[in-house]
Amino acid sequence: MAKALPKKADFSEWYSEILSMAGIVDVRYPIKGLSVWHPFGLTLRNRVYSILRSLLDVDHQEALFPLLIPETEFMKEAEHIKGFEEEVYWVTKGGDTPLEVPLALRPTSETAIYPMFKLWIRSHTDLPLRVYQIVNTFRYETKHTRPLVRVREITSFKEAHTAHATWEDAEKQVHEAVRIYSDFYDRLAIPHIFTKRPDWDKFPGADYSIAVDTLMPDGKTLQIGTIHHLGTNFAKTFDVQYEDVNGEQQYVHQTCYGISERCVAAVIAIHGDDRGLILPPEVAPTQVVIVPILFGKGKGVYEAAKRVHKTLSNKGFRVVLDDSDERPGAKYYKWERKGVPLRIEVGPRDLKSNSVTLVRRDTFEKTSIPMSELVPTINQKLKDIHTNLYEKVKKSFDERIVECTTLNEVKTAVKKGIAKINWCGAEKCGLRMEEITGADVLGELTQTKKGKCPICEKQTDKVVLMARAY
Ligand code: A5A
Ligand code: MG
Ligand code: ZN
Repeated sequence: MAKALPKKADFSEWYSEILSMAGIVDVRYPIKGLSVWHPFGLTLRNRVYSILRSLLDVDHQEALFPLLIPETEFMKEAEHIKGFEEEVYWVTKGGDTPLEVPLALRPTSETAIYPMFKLWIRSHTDLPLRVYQIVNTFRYETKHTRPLVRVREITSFKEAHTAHATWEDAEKQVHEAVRIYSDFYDRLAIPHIFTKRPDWDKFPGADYSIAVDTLMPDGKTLQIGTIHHLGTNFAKTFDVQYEDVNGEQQYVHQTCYGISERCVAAVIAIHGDDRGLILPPEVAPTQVVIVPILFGKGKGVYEAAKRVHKTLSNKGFRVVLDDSDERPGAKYYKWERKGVPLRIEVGPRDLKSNSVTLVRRDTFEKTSIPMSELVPTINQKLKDIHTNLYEKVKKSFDERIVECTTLNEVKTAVKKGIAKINWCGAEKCGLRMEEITGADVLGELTQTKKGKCPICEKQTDKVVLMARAY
């Protein structure tokens, strides 16, 4: 008997079991914080990232920079070093020979990319410049590691880096990045919320940072991306200048924004149920599984199942015909666990009525579909599944964002989700709020509301989100 999946209500156990039971990653690799993508998991990951790519490819160019960064470059930007030095892995030897300049395994690539931007950018006609890469990065995380969520090798780090003529142009790019990330998470049916990070928690070297967070089933938030306005901080450090229309040298204004495999973790964690994964159809490695129900002389059934398979794969659906020797029940169980959005059962009765039985993974709704309507019905059901998944999780997300006026209310709200509360904007009040509630300040909303800071009681219209963050 196969091992049972823990209930989704025991989220932490459920999450680590489903990763192995559905074949996402194998965590047994013998280095802490590193794991192996299984082929199924990697296919899911690639589908997710192809959405991200398609959104970026509109006006970004994909590039690929080296993994190693010379210490001399890495150490140039003071804030950046302070933020990352504890997390950097160093390569110090080539064979037995000590390297003259130690090399950092990139924790992120500003210091690899911007010295090249200096060479690439000459004039205002080179701007805006928008590149991105999808690479692995390394961070020696000291907090508890968790597969896909906090890893020491980020295998799927999408980082975009842009350069602009003015601070305002860079800010427009920040807004554009917000739009791109919002579209991306919509496509994954992941509810999300953007906030401006408090100053003490912005990206090292940024003027300001915007974070996008989602809410996990256990009530903790997961930061699933960040967008940084870098101003001219790095441009000054790396001397990235352009000649403006008047022939004068000016520093470029930069942004960068990143997303990691946490986006895959969110898809797994937020949509799954007690039976396993539920994958949004656009990213499901298999969208439809066909299970022939064979009693005795089932030859006709098998032939019909093959015809269904052919029809659907010709139409471009990702479809599997499970003709293995397992019992139908065992097959259902297996494919449900892998999150396949639709199951088609073909049995003797379906054969007689020239129809098939369609079962939805999200609702388990079962319908009989005439063969003649198969393709349009599958198309429609896949769309319906996306919509239904999103509506369901969005409702639960919205319900768990609670307006608070006192820190006691915050303490209660963050047990299940996110608290919204006024805050004067002062760092010491923010830090005190964190201390009292044991929750984190995620950041400030653009939306305002009149009220009082719970610490200093000053009138303010700033509103922050607080939560227990992963
Ligand atoms: N260069 C910028 C984009 C940057 O590095 N920003 S960042 O440090 O905030 O990282 C971008 C995103 O990567 C974060 O929002 C988070 O979602 C993800 N991330 C950071 N550290 C991670 C880790 N150890 N494991 C998994 N994801 C991580
Ligand atoms: Mg960190
Ligand atoms: Zn205050």
